[in-house]
Amino acid sequence: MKCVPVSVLLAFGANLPSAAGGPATTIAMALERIKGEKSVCLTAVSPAYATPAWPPSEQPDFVNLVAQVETVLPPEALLTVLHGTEAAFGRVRDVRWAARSLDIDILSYGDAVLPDPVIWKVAADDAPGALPRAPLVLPHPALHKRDFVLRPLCDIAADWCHPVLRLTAAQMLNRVDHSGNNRYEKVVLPAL
Ligand code: PH2
Ligand code: MG
Ligand code: MG
Repeated sequence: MKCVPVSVLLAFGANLPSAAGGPATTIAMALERIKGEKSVCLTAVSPAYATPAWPPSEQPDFVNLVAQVETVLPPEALLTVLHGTEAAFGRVRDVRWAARSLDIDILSYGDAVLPDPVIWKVAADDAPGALPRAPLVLPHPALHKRDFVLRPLCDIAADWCHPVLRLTAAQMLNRVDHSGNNRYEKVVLPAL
């Protein structure tokens, strides 16, 4: 059986150093590692931005970017690969929204809406305790609310259309609340 590759959008974020170096170096090295994955083909990488932590806190700024890949892996298997990359750069999973050495989120997997449109809506409304366990929710339930995701996304896929909201990335960026988030600066990733 031949598998048709699916186009996937990924969000990278880091605001703590890893053993590899600072956040920009970690993200550059994580991209190299993903390039080496047999079942994943990296097709686009946005510029990187220094962004203030959300929710506002004393945490260091993040470095954020968005990448596009094609893969024949199903979503859960892709997530396992990405968690392996996070772990390779020292990611510890404990407190929600804690500072992290590397976070790689699947933003979208083709036009998939997972686990289903009703649960997607519950997750997007972020009702505390509404979901008994943490299923893989796609598109990422907060992507349309976060300018640290939407700005780099617009750099590589401004016309990408959200399969539930039916808005393009550019339209979502226009609608998002930018208050307190106007300190975006491009960051040059180190050449490896
Ligand atoms: N990631 C979070 C929480 N807050 N803030 C910024 N600026 N960038 C992120 O990537 C980020 C965040 C949870 O993953
Ligand atoms: Mg995240
Ligand atoms: Mg994550």
